[in-house]
Amino acid sequence: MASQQKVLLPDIGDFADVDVAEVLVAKGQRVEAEQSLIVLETDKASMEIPSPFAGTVVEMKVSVGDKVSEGTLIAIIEVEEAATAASPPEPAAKPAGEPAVAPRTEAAAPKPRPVPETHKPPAETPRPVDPALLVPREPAAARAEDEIQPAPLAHASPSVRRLAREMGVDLRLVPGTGPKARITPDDVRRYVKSMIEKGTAAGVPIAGVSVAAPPQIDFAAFGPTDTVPLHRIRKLSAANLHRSWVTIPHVTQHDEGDITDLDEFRKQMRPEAESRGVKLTFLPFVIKACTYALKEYPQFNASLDHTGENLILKRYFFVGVAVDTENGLVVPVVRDADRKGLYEIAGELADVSARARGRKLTPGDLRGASFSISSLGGIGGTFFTPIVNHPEVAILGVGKMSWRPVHSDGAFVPRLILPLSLSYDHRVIDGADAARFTTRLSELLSDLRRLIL
Ligand code: CAO
Repeated sequence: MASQQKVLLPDIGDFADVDVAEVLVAKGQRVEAEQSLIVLETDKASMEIPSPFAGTVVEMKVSVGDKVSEGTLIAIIEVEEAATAASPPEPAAKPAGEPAVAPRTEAAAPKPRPVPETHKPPAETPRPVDPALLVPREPAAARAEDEIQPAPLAHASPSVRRLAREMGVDLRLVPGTGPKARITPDDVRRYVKSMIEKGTAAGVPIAGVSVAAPPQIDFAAFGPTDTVPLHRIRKLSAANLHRSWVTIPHVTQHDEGDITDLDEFRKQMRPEAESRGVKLTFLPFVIKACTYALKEYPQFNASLDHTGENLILKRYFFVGVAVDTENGLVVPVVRDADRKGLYEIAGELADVSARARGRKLTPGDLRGASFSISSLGGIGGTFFTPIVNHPEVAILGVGKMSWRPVHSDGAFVPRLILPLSLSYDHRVIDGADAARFTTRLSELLSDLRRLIL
C-alpha cells in the first residue's frame, strides 16, 4: 500500500520568506530519502532541502521565485507502505550544531540513504537547521535563453550546480555527457565556451548580466537615517551610467598636459574675452584640442552599430560636456566644436551650463554627442575614471591643474600640469591608440600653435 505524505519546510533558522532558487525534482520523479528537492537562497546563504523519505513525487507545491517559510508545504510524495512505516533517517553521530539540512557544498550535500523500516516518518515535522553553517550565497543563474528548448530538469551534482551558478549558466540548457546524461563540470565549461564563440557581442545572456537583487537592509537598525527620493534626472543618468558600465569594457589611460603656455595665453586673452562677454576657462581649449585629436584618431569619434559588428565613424564633432547640477549630472552638447572659435565655445559652454543648472535645457541640447568631456578641474582632484557615455566610445576626464617641478635642460623648472584621464571602449579602441591619442592631446595643449598647423 502506498500513502501520500506532505513535505513541509523544516526550521531554517531566523529566515522567513526565503526565495526558492531551484526546484530539483518534478512530478512523477522517483526520489530517495535525503535527496534534495529544492534550493533556497537568502541574501546570505543558499541551502538544499532534502526529502525526508523515498517515494514518487505526486506534486511539487513550490516553484522558482516563490517565497517560503518554516512549515510551507513543499511537495507531496507517494511513499510505499514499507517506507511509511519507517523512521526518518536518524542523524549519524555528528558534532553538535551540524545542520540536518546540509549546506551547499559537495562534501556536506545530503547523500540518499535507505529509510530504516521501523517507524513511521514524521512527514510534517520540520527539522532544524543551523543558519551559521549555511554557505554564502552564490550569484543566481542566468535564466532566459530562447533558442534552445530547455529540458525540464538537469541531472547534476551540487558541485556542478554551484559551478553553473558561478558562471551564470542555466543548467537546463547544458547537454550532459555523463552516465544517464548527467551534467559534468566539463559540460558546463564547454557550454560557456560555445556560447562565447557564438558571440556574446550579439547579446547572448551569460555570466555578469544576471545579477542578484540587492538585499533589503533596515539601516535604521544601526542608527537614525533620512530617506531622500532620487530626482528624475539622477534616476535617468543612473540607468544610462549603469548600462554603460556593464556593457562597455572600460580602460582608462592617464596622461598629463603641460599647460603653462596655454594658461599664460588664456590670462592675456582674459580682458578681450570679458569685453566679448565670455569667461575663458581651460575647458574651451581642451574641447578645441580634442576635436583636432579626434580628427587624427577617428575611432574615438565613433559608435558601434546595434549589431556590434560595424564601427560608425562620425565626420561631425559634437562634444558633450558633463555639467554638475543640484539634481544630478547632465551632458549638453557643443555642436560642431571643430568649426567654432574659443570664444564661441566658451560662450556656448556658459550658456548650456547655466541652462542645465536652471533646468532649461531642451532635448535637442542633449542629443548627438560624438565624444564627451567631464571636467572636475574647477573643483579639485587629479585623475579619475569617467564612464563612457554610451553610444560614444570614449570620454576625457580633466582634473585640477597644479604647479610641478619638471626636469628640463638639466634643471627643474615649475610647469603647470593638467591631469587627463581618457576612458575608452576596449572593444573598439586598443591601448596603444589610447596612448597615442592622449600623447597627441597633451602635445596640442602644451603648444597651442600646433592647432593652426
Ligand atoms: N584646473 C584648475 N582650475 C580649473 C580647471 C582645472 N582643470 N578647470 C577650471 N578651473 C577653474 C576655472 O578657471 C575657474 O576659475 P576662475 O573662476 O578663477 O577663472 C573655476 O575653476 C571654475 O570653472 P567653471 O567650473 O566655472 O568652468 P569650466 O569651464 O572649467 O567648467 C563645467 C564648466 C560646466 C564643466 C563645470 O562647471 C562643471 O559642471 N563641472 C563638473 C562636471 C562634473 O560633474 N563631472 C563629473 C561627471 S561624472 O560624475
